[in-house]
Amino acid sequence: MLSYIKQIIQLAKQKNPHQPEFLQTVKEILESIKPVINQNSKYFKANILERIIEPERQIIFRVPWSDDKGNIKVNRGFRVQFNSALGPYKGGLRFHPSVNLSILKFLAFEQTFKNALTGLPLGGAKGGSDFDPKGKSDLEIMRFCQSFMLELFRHIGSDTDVPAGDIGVGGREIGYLFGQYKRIQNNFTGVLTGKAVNWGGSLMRPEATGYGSVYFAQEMLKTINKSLEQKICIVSGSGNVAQHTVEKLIELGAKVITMSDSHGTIFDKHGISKEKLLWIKELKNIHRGRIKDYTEKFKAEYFENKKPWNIPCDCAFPSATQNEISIKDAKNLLKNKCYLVNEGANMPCDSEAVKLFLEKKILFGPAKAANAGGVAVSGMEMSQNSMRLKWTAKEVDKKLKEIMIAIHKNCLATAEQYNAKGNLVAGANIAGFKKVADAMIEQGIV
Ligand code: NDP
Ligand code: 2IT
Repeated sequence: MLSYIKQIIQLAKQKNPHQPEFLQTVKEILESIKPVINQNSKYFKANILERIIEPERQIIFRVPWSDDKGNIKVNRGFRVQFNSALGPYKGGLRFHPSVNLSILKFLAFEQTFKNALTGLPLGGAKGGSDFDPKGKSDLEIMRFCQSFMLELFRHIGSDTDVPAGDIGVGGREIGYLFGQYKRIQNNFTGVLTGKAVNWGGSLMRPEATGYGSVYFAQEMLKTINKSLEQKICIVSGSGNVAQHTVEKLIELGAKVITMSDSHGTIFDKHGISKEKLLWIKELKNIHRGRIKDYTEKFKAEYFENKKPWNIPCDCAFPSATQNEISIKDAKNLLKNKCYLVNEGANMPCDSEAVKLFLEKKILFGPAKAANAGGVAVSGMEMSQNSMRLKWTAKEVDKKLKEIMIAIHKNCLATAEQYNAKGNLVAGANIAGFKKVADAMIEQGIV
């Protein structure tokens, strides 16, 4: 007879045949929690695995809008409310042409366990649209966001489901979405996080994912008595997570030599300085330009349509998107003596790459632990909104750091407890799973 885990993986394949990203994460998580399932018959008796891989609710809706020329467009909107065992559904919204149900189910499933690791009362969700924000005017973005919210509003609420940003959704989009929600509901409430600080946002939320990722890397390095000082770091992406990862790395004395976008990679052998990063922030966040433009302003090489993974480094911070590090890239990194890979993005390393990193026992920070700082500060934004209070940047940063240290400690200890010493993938998956699964059992068959 097949083991319980294998049966459920097979069932997931049968039920979700065209969802490769979702199946990738289901397989990765279920396979790594084997020791817990084998030691505790309660999970089998409650059929927790079959229940936990099924989203509680999936909403798909039409989003009609008109462009500046008056052409009528239609996109598909989604919200996957995956699990509410630990708190209101929580997770970002992604606007990118690649968005589909498979990608959002993978993200929402991951989010469920990530949120559990933060220690805050948050369930797991993800949503978004196949809308492409590139090349759109501010007014087009606003009309799209308003139409998107005209349906989403009935499914969310500050105690029900609290969306935030992700790829293609930053401060500007959260502003338009919030304005529309408030107008429809006549209710000023903490229904979204990532708001501007003047109207309910938390200080440090924009920085949180990148800073948190670097705090996590620091903790990993401490276990081998190293620090980030003077380490050569390569970072992919140039959006929210990448920018703040680079910012913190520079502050801690590391030398960052790459950033990228979906068109290519810049390689600055002199290192990206604080001033150069400021310029990149303006390029990306205000002018919405291409990373290639960096080479017109500063001395650097540009590799069209290339990722940074063949450039020698000590530490790599994939911070763009899923499956951006293949087995070939992983081999390149190892060949070049990279000894730390920290997942700032969600599932940036494919399954084979993760397997190789674990086999070679380099320091590997899995996404649901390494990038949990963003949602952790979102949780703090919810607390501040409920209390009608505002914490200082210093207070939030201190709490963020404590949470990242606690997540690292928990993942290490859990891995060790289940005979997987040093394997933070197993540690994160087991610790996150136990918390969610135990809450589900305690709440009955719901
Ligand atoms: P942004 O939209 O701010 O930036 C995304 C960056 O990644 C851009 O440089 C973008 O390039 C690049 N990128 C996006 N898609 C692709 C692709 N298919 N191939 C190559 N490059 C791509 O998003 P974030 O920085 O917020 O998100 C980055 C990652 O971090 C995502 O995986 C997200 O899920 C994850 N994450 C984000 C959190 C947050 O708080 N924002 C929290 C935790 C995780 P281009 O501009 O050319 O599209
Ligand atoms: O992947 C993620 O953790 C996010 N995009 C942030 C989610 C949030 O609710 O802040």
